[in-house]
Amino acid sequence: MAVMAMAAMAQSTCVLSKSSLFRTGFRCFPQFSARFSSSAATVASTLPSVNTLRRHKGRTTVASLVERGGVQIARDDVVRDEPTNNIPDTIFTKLGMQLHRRNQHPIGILKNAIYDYFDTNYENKFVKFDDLCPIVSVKENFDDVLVPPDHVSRSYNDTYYIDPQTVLRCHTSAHQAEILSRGHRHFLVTGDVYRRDSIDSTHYPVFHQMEGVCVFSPEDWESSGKDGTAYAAEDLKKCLEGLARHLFGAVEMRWIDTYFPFTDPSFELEIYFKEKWLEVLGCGVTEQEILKRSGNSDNVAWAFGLGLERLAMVLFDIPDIRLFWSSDERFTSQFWEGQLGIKFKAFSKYPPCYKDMSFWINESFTENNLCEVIRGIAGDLVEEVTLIDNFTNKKGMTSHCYRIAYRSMERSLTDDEINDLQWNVREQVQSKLNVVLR
Ligand code: FA5
Ligand code: MG
Repeated sequence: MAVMAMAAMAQSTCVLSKSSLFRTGFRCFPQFSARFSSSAATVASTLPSVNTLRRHKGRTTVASLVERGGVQIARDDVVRDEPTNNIPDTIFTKLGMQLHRRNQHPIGILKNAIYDYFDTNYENKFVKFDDLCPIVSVKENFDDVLVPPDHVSRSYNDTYYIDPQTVLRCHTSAHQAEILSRGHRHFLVTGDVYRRDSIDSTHYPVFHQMEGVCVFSPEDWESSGKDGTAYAAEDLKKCLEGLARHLFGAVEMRWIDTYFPFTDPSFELEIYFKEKWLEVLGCGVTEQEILKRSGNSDNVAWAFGLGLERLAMVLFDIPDIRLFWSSDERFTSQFWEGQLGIKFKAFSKYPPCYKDMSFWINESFTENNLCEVIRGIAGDLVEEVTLIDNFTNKKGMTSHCYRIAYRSMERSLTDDEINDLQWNVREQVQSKLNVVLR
C-alpha cells in the first residue's frame, strides 16, 4: 500500500478513537538550503551513507510490522532502500511503542496529569487526540504551519523522510491545521515525534510532545481592554505557569522570547534542573494566516508544544533520556499509574568509558549523520557525543575530534565490548561518511 494512502487512512481511523529545531529559524547553511530546496536527487547527495546503512542492516532481525491504533504499518512502507529515504530500523521499531499511552510509564503518567489539569481548569473543554499516525505529509509537517521552504528543519539532516513528500512528524504541530479546519477550537494532541539530532542526556531521536491549541473570539478579549494578541499571550502564560505549578509545585522557571514560524510573539519556558536551565516547551500566539486558512479569520489563538520527556525528567528526577526506553524492571517497576510524587532511584551508576576519535571532515559532513552512524552501532549504549577539538590547517582541511561516552544504564560494559563498538564506529564512520581518520 502506498504510504500516503496508508497515512491518510491511519489519520482518519486514529482520529476517531529538531535542539530547538524551529526556534533557530533561518540558520545560515547556504549549501544546505540550496540542496534541500532543489530536486530529490540533489538532496540525496548529502546522505552518502544511506545505501551502506541498509547493507549493514541485514545482520539484525527487525519486526516487519508494527501496529498503531489498529492500523498496521509495514516496515517496507517506512524503511526503503532508496536515496530519498533516511529511516533506519532503530527508528522504525519505535513507531509502535507509544509510551504516552502506557498508564504506568512516566510519559503516560505525565500525559494523564496534564489532562487532569486541563479537565479541572477548563471543564473538559479540551478535546484530546493521542493516536494520530506519526507518518504525515511534508505539507502537514511544514507547509501548513508556515515553515518557509528554505528552513533548516526541512533538511534531510534534521528530519526523517520516508520519501520526498512524506516524513515522520518532527512535532505535534503537524496536526494543528487539520484539526482546526475540522472546527475544533480547544484541543490537545499527544504523540511520538522524530528528529535526527545530537546525542546527550536530554536529546533522543524519538521523543514525545503534547500540543495545545485554544481559539478565542472577539467577545473573549473585547471586555478586557487589551487587543486579541496581548490577551492570548497573557492567557497562554497564565495557563502554562498554572500547569507547571500543578506538576511541580514550587519550581524555578523563566520565560525566554524566541522565534517560531507559526507563532508571533513566541516564547519558551525553561525550568532549573540539575544546575542548568532546561528548555521544556515552546509556545506563542498563532499566526493569523493559519487561522484564516482554517476558517477562523476573526479569531485569535494560542498554541504550545511541550517536550514530555524533559518535563518527566524534572518531575521524576530521571537523569538520562534513554531510560524512558528501558524495559529493565528496575526502571519500569518504580512507577505507578496516577502517582506524580515518585522520585526515580538509580539502581546503580555504572562507569562511563570515553573514546576519542579524530578525522578530516568533508563538505557534506554533519554531526547528525555522525550521531546516526554511532547510534546504529552502539544503540542506547552511547550516552554522549561531544566535539572536543576543531581546527583548520593551512591547506584548508578541517579536523574534528569527538569524544564518545559509552555507558549502559543497566550493567557494566566490558573493555572488549567497548573496544569492539569503537572499532566498528571507526570503520563505519570512515566508510559511510567518507571522512579520513587521523
Ligand atoms: C517545537 O517543536 C514547536 N512545534 C513547539 C510549538 C508548538 C511552538 C506550538 C509554538 C506553538 P521545539 O523544536 O523547540 O518546538 O520543541 C519543543 C520541545 O520539545 C522543546 O522545548 C523540548 O522540550 C522538546 N525537545 C526538542 N528536541 C528534543 C529532543 N531531541 N529530545 C527530547 N526533547 C526534545
Ligand atoms: Mg525549542
